[in-house]
Amino acid sequence: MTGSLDALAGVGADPRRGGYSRHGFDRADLELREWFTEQATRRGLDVHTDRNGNLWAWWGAPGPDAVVTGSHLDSVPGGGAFDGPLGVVSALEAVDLMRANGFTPGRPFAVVVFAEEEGGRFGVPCLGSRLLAGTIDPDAARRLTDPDGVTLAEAVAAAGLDPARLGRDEQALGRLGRFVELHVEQGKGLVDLAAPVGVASSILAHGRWRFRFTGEGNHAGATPIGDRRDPMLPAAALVGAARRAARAVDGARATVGRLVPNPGGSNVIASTVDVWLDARAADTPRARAVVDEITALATTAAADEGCEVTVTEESYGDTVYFDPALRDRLAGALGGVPALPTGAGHDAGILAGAVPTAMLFVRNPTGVSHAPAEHAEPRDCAAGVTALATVLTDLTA
Ligand code: HGY
Ligand code: MN
Ligand code: MN
Ligand code: MN
Repeated sequence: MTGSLDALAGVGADPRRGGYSRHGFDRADLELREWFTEQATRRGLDVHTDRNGNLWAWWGAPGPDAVVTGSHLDSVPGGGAFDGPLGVVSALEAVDLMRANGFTPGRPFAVVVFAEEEGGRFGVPCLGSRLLAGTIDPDAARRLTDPDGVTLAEAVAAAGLDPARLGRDEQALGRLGRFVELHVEQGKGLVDLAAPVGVASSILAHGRWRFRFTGEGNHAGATPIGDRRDPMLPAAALVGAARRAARAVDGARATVGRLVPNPGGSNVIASTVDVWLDARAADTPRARAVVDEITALATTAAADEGCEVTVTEESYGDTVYFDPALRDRLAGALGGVPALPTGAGHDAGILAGAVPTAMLFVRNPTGVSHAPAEHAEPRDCAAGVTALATVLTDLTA
């Protein structure tokens, strides 16, 4: 079992984790997909890429009412080694363990790798699963652009897919009976519960908004303060407003992780500043209240500085409650592991709208994620593989 955990270290510790590496359809991502294809083929799984760039590795013939497990291999800039890869490697390990126990699934079974889960390249999280489920407009998706101005249509064409076929995949959805995703926990719930493995109960409502502040580009030295229309001022005000607005709503989170001045010279007053807001809360009314509060303040701050502001909602998803029957079936099969909520989004959260879906979490002793400190102990990773094999055996017997 440690073989693939070492492989996880290789996959997850991909040195190109800064910048835009390990994102949908880019070179590093394609190399990781080749790694998965080789690992799955070595196990006798039949691998194919669906119209949206998601990878499917079938154990036996594809068919209706399939049990599917998997996760993603892409990452955030500077992400940890476990977010995504742990679910993919554990799925491959679970196949090995089921086989070692002499088990062969009694129904169609597949391991899936979803494309662009982090939305790190094209700005929409869970892009591959949203396209599959038909919860994003395919024309809007084709027009998404990466920081270099490459459109999704161009990127998928370069990866050998037909951009015109992006969108809801009736065949793949028709085959999907149940989906189970194993993921490293992003938080310390299992640490507090002193449990190596748990099942997910819900995911916070979550959206991503892009604010563009437009002022007047000018010289840092030659422009008197009173003559400026500096978009950096309302951008800075937004960052503070995000913290205050989230603090005022129980359980809400608001984050500015990315702020891009244009042109970005240290002796240049910016012409525009783009600010991305990530906001989450227990339900949509609270999430919207946080974003409305921030938007109102940003609009006032822009007017005070003689700047314009535009706001674009790049993605939004309501609170996800996982299928209680499937959740409880997994917990029962595992002898009663705890159920816990998560503030992190997942492909399972997208599929939960289409088929009975569940998640297994593996303890993360630091609780930290989307950073190099993200961690899971080998013994907890092994417990996760055993748990995944157990529930998959139960579901496919
Ligand atoms: O942002 C998230 O919650 C997930 O990691 N995509
Ligand atoms: Mn993530
Ligand atoms: Mn993830
Ligand atoms: Mn000069």
